[in-house]
Amino acid sequence: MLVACVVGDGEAETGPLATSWHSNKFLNPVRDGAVLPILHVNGYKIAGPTVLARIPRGELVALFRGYGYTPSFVEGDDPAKMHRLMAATLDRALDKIRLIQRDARKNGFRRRPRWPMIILRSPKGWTGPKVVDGKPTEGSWRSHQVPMGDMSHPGHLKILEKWLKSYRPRELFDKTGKLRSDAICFCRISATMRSG
Ligand SMILES: Cc1ncc(C[n+]2csc(CCOP(=O)(O)OP(=O)(O)O)c2C)c(N)n1
Repeated sequence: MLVACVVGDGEAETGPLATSWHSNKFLNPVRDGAVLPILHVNGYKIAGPTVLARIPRGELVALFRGYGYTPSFVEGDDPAKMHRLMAATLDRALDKIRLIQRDARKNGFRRRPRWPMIILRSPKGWTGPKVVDGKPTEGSWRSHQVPMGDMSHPGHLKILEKWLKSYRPRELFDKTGKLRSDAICFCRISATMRSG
């Protein structure tokens, strides 16, 4: 089994998660599956800045190399470019995992491998409303959980409608509201959704 696990940068600061980067020390590439951690650095935990988004890039790379990974970056805010970049980076990471496992299964497990990981940098609330009530929302802590309240405000309802329609639900669901069989959905489970 291969698990691609997306970890928020806020979540990554919590004690249990911060220590769990070391779980790679317990993986046996001969008989175990693998985990591909994807650290999602969007800069904010609720209303506060995250440490991992504020340290220099060299320090971030050194930190994860120190944990035993080889980090690759996927960074940007253009969805089409980011999709291609993520696909190519995932392909490389999966090839590397397969190589590690094949080598260990053929030649034996002699030395702990350096597993790949991905550092994804994208704006907080990416593809959500860019501005609400004249205040920046996408790319800001304001996009956490509920980017705008007070739905009696007609302007807010319009923003919500435009935002949800931007995901083109007609291409994903049929007339009865069922997911179309040719639609593949990837769901990013955020800390908020997990707790909610
Ligand atoms: C155990 C626990 N402590 C605190 C919270 C409150 N909480 C909800 S979201 C959040 C911040 C999460 O930040 P991040 O992982 O960066 O999520 P993202 O910005 O991607 O939504 C916190 C602290 C929680 N849900 N669970």
